[in-house]
Amino acid sequence: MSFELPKLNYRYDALEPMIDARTMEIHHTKHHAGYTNNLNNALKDSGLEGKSIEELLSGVSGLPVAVRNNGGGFYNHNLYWDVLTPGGAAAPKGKLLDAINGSFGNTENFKETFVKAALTRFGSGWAWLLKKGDSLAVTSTPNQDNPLMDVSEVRGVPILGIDVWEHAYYLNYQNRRPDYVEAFWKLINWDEVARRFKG
Ligand code: MN3
Repeated sequence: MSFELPKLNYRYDALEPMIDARTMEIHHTKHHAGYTNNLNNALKDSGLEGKSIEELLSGVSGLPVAVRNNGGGFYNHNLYWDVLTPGGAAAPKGKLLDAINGSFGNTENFKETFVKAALTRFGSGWAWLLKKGDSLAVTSTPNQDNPLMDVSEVRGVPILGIDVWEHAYYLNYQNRRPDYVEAFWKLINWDEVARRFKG
């Protein structure tokens, strides 16, 4: 049994002009496919086959670095494609909105916190909204780490994540990470984030 590259629920050009089709295609068929293949190779004959990705990541400090990097890359991109959608719901609502208000005061403060985490992550990595019990937190992680990992400073279940590796935006935005983050915000699938929040 091995991990499989998921199909996207939308076409590569569906997120234009915010995220261009060429970036999407390379990101999915080269980067995400690479993490998936390399994860499977790292797990071959390791005795770890059959474990879920969540199980692997939660004990990743004791595993080969290839599992940390590629297992993280596999999981993070699965989440990334799912929390994006062409024409997503305009804003969080319901219990998710209550939790955002409870943890950050209001949606504006939450956005500011999330955007800051994305912009201040030095080099390659991710910014996250994560669930810690009934409350929410924002953090960022380097490389392909994420808050499920036992090596992460802030731990919890990620429910929204933005890839701030340059491969996620460089063709269209070059060094303008803030413009990419603002574009990403317009594409968030809040229904999917709410689904993950309910767990
Ligand atoms: Mn990526």
